[in-house]
Amino acid sequence: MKKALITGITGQDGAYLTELLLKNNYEVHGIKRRTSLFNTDRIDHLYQDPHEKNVHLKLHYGDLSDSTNIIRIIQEVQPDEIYNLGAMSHVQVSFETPEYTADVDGVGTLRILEAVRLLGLTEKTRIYQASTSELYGLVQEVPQSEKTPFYPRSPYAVAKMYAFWITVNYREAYKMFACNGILFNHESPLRGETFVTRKITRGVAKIALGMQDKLYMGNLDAKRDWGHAKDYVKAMWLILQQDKPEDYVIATGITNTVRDFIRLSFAEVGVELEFKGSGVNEVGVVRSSTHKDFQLEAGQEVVAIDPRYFRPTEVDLLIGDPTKAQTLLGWKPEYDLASLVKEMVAADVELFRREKLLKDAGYKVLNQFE
Ligand code: NDP
Ligand code: GDR
Repeated sequence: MKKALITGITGQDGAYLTELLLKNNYEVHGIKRRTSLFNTDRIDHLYQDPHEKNVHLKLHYGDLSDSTNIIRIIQEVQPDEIYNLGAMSHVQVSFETPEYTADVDGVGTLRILEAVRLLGLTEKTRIYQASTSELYGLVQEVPQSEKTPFYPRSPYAVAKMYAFWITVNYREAYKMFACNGILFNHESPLRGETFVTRKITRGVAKIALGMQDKLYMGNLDAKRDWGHAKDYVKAMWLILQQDKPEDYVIATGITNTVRDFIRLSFAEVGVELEFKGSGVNEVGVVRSSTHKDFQLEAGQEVVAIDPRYFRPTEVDLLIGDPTKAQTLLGWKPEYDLASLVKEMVAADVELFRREKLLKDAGYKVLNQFE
């Protein structure tokens, strides 16, 4: 039985990857941070009581900023594969916490590579590094491939650029099987609530259910190549199953604006949206509302701009060229944007329908201070 170690196991990708590896008969070890509230919601359905026999999922406390625990855990687990998914992954937040982001997203990767080297595991342990399309930053060429030069545009992307090259360097210097997956944006119902797609699908669900009036957004013109996280974790696994360690772009090859994503999401609840005005004065207005369960008024303003969501430097256009992954890995996504949006909106409508039902029935969120 192969052993895998996942940093960032409590995040969106960590959850889907854990599911996939357990299905593929791996023993999965995950590093989770100590937090004052539980942070394992996304993997609770996979959790096994450590007192049971044949436990295939084991969690270890740790942090990418602490090399002592990384060395200890890798020594204890002796993994065949490490997936380094742990990161401060929010681009806008990285402008607020640049030093921490550099430490965790940049030097954290070095800590993993160096631990494997120090422990004499360079021939045994294969390493996947979660690299990102944010490395391309300022547009140099489209579509972006493994050969496109990098021009990072945020402290997050600069930290990930260090992680990218230190992974390449350890591969070349020590013959390690260490690879970068340059993944374009991928989303799902498990996506963190403050990333743009999930913020939109949550907002649309709440507006449709009458629990919120308006969605306040940043730059609607930004273009992203959006895929489904479920498809993308398959690519991570495939990258480590090859004969040679290499870097791969993982993308759909199709790009859309944030405005398009909003329009598609409202369409899922029967609302046709019309955008009026421009710049900070742009608004999204209901043109028609036809769903039997969700009645919005024509003319209702449901989207507005709040400049606080603008970034000091923006990445305007991402569109990936996945030819190498298609050819060498045989990777092909199963989801398109329409099916992704459908799944995300349906999941958030279900989530908030339950919350509303409880509220309407008189249940309140328990507050021990009352
Ligand atoms: P999430 O933000 O959902 O998950 C990040 C994970 O990293 C969480 O488990 C988080 O723990 C953990 N983490 C954060 N800080 C630390 C730390 N100091 N030490 C250890 N673990 C830490 O991200 P995704 O799942 O979306 O992304 C996975 C990886 O892929 C990230 O590295 C991201 O930068 C990268 N990436 C993501 C893309 C995307 O579109 N989703 C595209 C390209 C790259 P906790 O739950 O406690 O917060
Ligand atoms: P990104 O994702 O920065 O591409 O990084 P995010 O969803 O945060 O933003 C995408 C684009 O939408 C614009 N935008 C807004 N973004 C947020 N979060 N909130 C808003 O209200 C809003 N309005 C407009 C942004 O300006 C941006 O252009 C994600 C992360 O998962 C990274 O970890 C990963 O590396 C990259 O994707 C690939």
